[in-house]
Amino acid sequence: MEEPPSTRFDLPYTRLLDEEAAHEQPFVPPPVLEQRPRQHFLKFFIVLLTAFFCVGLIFAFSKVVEFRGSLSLGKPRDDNVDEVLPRGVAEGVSLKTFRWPVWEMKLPSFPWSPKMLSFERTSFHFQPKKNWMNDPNGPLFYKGWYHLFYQYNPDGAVWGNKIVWGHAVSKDFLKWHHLPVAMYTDKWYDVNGVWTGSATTLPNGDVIMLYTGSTNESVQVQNLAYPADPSDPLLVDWVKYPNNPVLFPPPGIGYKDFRDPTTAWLTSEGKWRITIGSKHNKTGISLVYDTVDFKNYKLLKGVLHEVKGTGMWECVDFFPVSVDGTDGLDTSYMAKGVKHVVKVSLDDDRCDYYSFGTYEPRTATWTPDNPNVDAGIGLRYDYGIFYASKTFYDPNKKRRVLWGWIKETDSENSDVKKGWASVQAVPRTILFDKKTGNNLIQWPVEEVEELRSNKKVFDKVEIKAGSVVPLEVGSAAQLDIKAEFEVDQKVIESLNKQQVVYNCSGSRGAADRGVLGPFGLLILADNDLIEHTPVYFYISKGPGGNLHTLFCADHSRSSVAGDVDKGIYGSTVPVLHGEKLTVRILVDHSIVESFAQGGRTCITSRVYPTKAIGENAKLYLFNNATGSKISASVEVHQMTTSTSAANTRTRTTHIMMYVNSFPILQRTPYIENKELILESVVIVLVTVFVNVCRLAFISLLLLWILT
Ligand code: DQQ
Repeated sequence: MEEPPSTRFDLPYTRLLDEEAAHEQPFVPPPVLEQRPRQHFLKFFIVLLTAFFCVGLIFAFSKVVEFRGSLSLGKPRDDNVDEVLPRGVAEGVSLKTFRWPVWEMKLPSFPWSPKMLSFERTSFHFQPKKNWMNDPNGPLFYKGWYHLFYQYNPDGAVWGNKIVWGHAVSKDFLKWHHLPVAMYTDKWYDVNGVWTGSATTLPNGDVIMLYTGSTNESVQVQNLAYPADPSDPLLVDWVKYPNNPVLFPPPGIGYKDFRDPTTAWLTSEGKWRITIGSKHNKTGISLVYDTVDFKNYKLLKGVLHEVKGTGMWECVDFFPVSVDGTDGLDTSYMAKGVKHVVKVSLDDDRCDYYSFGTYEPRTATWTPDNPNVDAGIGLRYDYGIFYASKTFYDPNKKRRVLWGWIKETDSENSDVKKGWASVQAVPRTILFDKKTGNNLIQWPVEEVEELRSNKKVFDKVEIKAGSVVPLEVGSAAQLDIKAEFEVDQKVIESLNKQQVVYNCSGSRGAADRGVLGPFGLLILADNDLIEHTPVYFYISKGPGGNLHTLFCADHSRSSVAGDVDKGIYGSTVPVLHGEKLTVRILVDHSIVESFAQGGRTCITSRVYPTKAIGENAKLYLFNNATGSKISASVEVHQMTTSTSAANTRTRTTHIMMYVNSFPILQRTPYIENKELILESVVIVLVTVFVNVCRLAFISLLLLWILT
């Protein structure tokens, strides 16, 4: 019989030794083989999700550490000097926190609710998304973009020793794009702070930046930086000159008294000239240097200017203004019909002063037109909260634009709670006042008017002596107001001479009644007028029979909270014969910027209402004079929110504010540790909760798919 053909060698594989035997066994399907891929898949996902969960936890802890870091900036430092010196002064710059007797008296802080704190954030003023900001730095116009750099603490809502340059750009001063930090504290010569500086645009269009660095030994030096890629209109990346610093404090100058270089201007010899603020004992001075390449400098003999008793000059600004033209001038512009302005920010009182004078290029000196109103003792840009300002020439619209820092005047504790501090004032166009010949006029840049909507006009409203008149405008939290007041000429003429002329800050504010004042507007007022910020005029006659018109802003009733500034601010405002009294007021939540007589006298108010917020913020006319009725014509526009401002109301800020509103945190005046612990716990719990939910959801989804 023929053997069946062997399959042994026909098979495409090597038969297992026991295959035949196996074939003889009844077939038992491998029990788990079919489900193995699913199991692996599940295991893999569980591992993945656990990893995801762990990363979430690490992230939460890192947030806690970061938050702790920001709080610790508010603690007294370890060494004795820092314990006695307030923030900023210890590092060699002016006081950076608002100080009010209540802090010293350790009064309990007001129970700020998230709603109140949230209201404070502005809608058309420049603010970073979060954290601390101070001086505007190096503003310039480059390839179609307005650039604003600013002093910024990336780690928290208080000034710190790691101040960097924040950076944002805009095409119209309204919509801002926040860019990465331009310069960090990454070199020995600026490791304690990349401080204030200015931009210079060279004739070929190149930009150079000079700034003050606080070195590893807290010496103030000047450094050079330039754009890494000049073809980038956004100027995102900056290079620090490898041989920095380019300037050390010269002999005789304190190593902490040498800061804030200006924009350079050209001399007739083709050199560049800059000035840097300093002091000799109590005399504020401005040193002058010449350079051809911004790397090597020659200190010139003498000073640009000095004024006794004014102390350290910060953020000096020096620029020409046309006495007969309507355009702003480039910083290097020199011709007949030009006056030069010296602006100084006084470290001692933290106010910005300016003065007109004549610049003598040969000697590099400047002489004031009127020594009685010299720099630091005469005129101020703003009689409210406005400091460390800086101008730049905008070739785009042929104007000189002024930026100024509006600091907080509440407690540091509140700033930490809301997660941010400080705002920049609306940029202002500045021009010489041809009518008075004595002052600048400052006016919000025209772009701001694009935000106007819903105009309401109130024509010739009569306000009787001692009365208030509501203006129905809906919510009065975001407004552009223009008002004109007419006063009975006969009453003005019949005013008696007074030995002591009314003075805003020395008065009882809007409650101080005279024959012809105060009268004006009540801003951010609630329905019961418990909270309101009067912005007003007050006319009186001095001993010589001359009329004095005062323009004031009274913060004393701006908030029921005790832990905020309640000052009364203002000064005289020039009113020429035949002129009506006029005021423009920009209201933007906690900022009220007021411009009297076309911008001759300005007052920026920083106010913190608790009742007059949102829909409860109202607008009134008032006349608290005893001697006359007043007629007022008012035009009120609602202001829409600029896009960038809307974007900055972040979810994180809101969460942090809710966290901070726990009653336990409100009971003690300074609750740093409790706050820290509670917030740490809440952050971790929230993160754990979110991750557990995610895990559960994904697991359920997977189970559903696989079964
Ligand atoms: N702010 C900077 C200094 C400047 C001071 C430090 C003015 O360069 O003198 O943040 O506020």
